[in-house]
This record gives sequence, structure tokens and C-alpha cells, in this order.
Amino acid sequence: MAMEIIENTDEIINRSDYGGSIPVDNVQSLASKDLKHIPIRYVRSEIESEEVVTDESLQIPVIDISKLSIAEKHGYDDELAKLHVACRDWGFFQLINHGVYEHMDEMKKVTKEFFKLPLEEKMKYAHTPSTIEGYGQAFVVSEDQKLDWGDMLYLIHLPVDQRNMRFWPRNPTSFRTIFDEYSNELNGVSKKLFKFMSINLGIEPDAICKLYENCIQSIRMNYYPPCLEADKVLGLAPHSDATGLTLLVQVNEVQGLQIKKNSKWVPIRPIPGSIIVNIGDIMEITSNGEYRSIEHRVLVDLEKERLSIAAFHSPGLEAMIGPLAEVVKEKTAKYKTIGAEDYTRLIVSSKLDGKSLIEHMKIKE
Ligand SMILES: O=C(O)CCC(=O)C(=O)O
Repeated sequence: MAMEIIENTDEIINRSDYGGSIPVDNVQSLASKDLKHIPIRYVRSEIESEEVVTDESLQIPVIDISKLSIAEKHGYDDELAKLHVACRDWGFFQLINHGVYEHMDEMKKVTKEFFKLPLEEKMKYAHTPSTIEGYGQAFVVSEDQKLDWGDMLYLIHLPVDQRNMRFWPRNPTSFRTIFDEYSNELNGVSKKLFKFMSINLGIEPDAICKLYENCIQSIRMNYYPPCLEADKVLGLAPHSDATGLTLLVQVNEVQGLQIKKNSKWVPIRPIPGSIIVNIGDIMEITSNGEYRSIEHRVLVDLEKERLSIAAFHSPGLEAMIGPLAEVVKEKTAKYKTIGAEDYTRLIVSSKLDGKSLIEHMKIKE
């Protein structure tokens, strides 16, 4: 698909102005200094007391999407059932045989190249006070809030008229084209998954797809520098994704993602080339709690940098966020219904804090 480039206009900034993040130090440059100790704002005392599961056998389900390509195919029913269990009991799974391998490799390459650029070059794409798009950090809403050990480049890819090209890097020169193609591929994967999830929820196969007709797709490229006190910091604070469905790719071999299961942290070991899929808060709400968004966090490494690319998919701004009537039927709706614009404002003005956002959406009994 040809990329439509709209250079920045004030009008676009206004439309994407749902709030910003307080500017803080660049972590990559902080990490490159000869520090004796990390600044106190990065120290998370709670890490020490939280239990991490060491049982290697406890891993998220693996879904082979190629088995779902034809309904009559051998293995289709079993894989569909496996997907339902993954969404319901885990909220996380790894997707294999997805066919996006070439685009993924190119995207990994330009992401690495971007973060390797000198700071002043990256700062050309720094986010402005009124938006979380661009290069920097997001979700900093107070001066005394603890900070994450990581920088990010966050871009809106869809809908096309919401793109803000001033934040799309021109360096590396192939970045824009590769980013556009990769994001379109992942959007296609998300649509396939929406169809299978609808079937599993017993609703029309296109019911969830319709909700995402004008899908907002945003991509966050995360860069976690090595940290001399890696056991005291978090690359990303515990959170569930406020969006609908996330397709995550680990860029290099350095692991760090952990999910919360039965109040303990479970380290994720990505299969090379797989896409890690997770249910976001909007999907939990849409399915009236049948599927669950899961808290996750990122640890960083003592010696090596870690990178990841997360693609978030949400319904368009005209949509209503609430349980689907076809899912609720004669049962009781467990979540409120609000406009997607109000929901977006809520996300951007909140710090990452476990499942606090979805708690706000629950109808108290
Ligand atoms: O870096 C990772 O593995 C996870 C990233 C993530 O959870 C996010 O960007 O929301």
C-alpha cells in the first residue's frame, strides 16, 4: 500500500492533543555517563519484595495462525479452542507462522539504527508538551513520580489523517517506508485475530472488526539502555495496555518482559520471530470480562541494551468503548460505556499504574 504522507499541520496537532507528558532526562544519555549510582527517581524499592516465578515450564500459549487459515483444515478447531483459552486464561500468547517475517526484520533493523543516532539527531523528533507522540518518555504526570529506565519513539500510524509526520524519522532514510509497510502488515494480523476472537465469543465473525473499522494503530519503539543497578529499576512500570490488542516484537535477544500471573511475575521467553500478542483493556471491556488484560512490566539488563516494538490497536475515535451488546445478551454489563475520545484523554493523563484504568471503567456492584 502506498504511504500517504501528510507533513505536519497545526490542525493535526490539535486533533491529536489529548494531553502530554512532563519532559524528563533522556535515559540513553544518562546511562552513557560515568554514574556511581542511578538517580533516586529511578529506584523502585518494590522490586525486591515481588516474587518472580523461576519454573521454566510456565510459559504463555503458542498459537500457530497458519492452522487457522482454512476452517476445514486439520487442526483448525483445536487451534481456535487454544486461542480462546489463551485470551481467557492468559491474556498473552505467542503467535507463530504469521508471515510477517521480512517486514519484521527490516523494522527491527531501522529501529536499532534510529536509537543508535546521536541524541541531537533523535531530538529532532522529540515530543512536544501537548502530545506523547515522538521521541522521549510518556506517562510522566507529576514531578515526583518514579521514572522508567527507557526511552521511546511513539508514532500514530492509522488512521492516515491522524499521522503527524513531523515525528516520523527521516533518518534512517528507509525508516518511513519500512515503518508504514510493517504497521500495515500487523494491522492485517490484528484483523485476522479479531475474526477468530469473535467466533470464539459466539458473535458474528466481523463484529469486533466492525468496531475497529477506523482503527487507531500506534506503534511504540522502546529502547532500554543497560543499567549499572539493573536490579533496582524498571524499563517499563507494571501496566495493562489501555488499548484493544497489542502485537509486540522483541528486537534483540535480550529478555526482560514479565507478566503477572496469580500475583507472581512470569518471565516471557519469546520464540525467535514470534509476535507476542496481548489482550488490552478495551478488549476486556468489549468481551464483558470474558477476555482479560494482563499486567506486565519490563526489567532491564546490566550490560546489554534491550529493544522492543509494540503495535497497539484501538477502535476509532467515533466509537463507543463498552461491552458489546451481542456479548452481554441477557447478562449484566460489567463495564461502563464511554466515548473513545474521553477514554483516550483518560489514558494520556494517567501514569502507568497496573490495571487502574480498567478499574475506573468497572461498574461497581
Ligand atoms: O518491551 C517490552 O517487551 C514490552 C513493551 C510494552 O509493554 C509496551 O510498550 O507497552
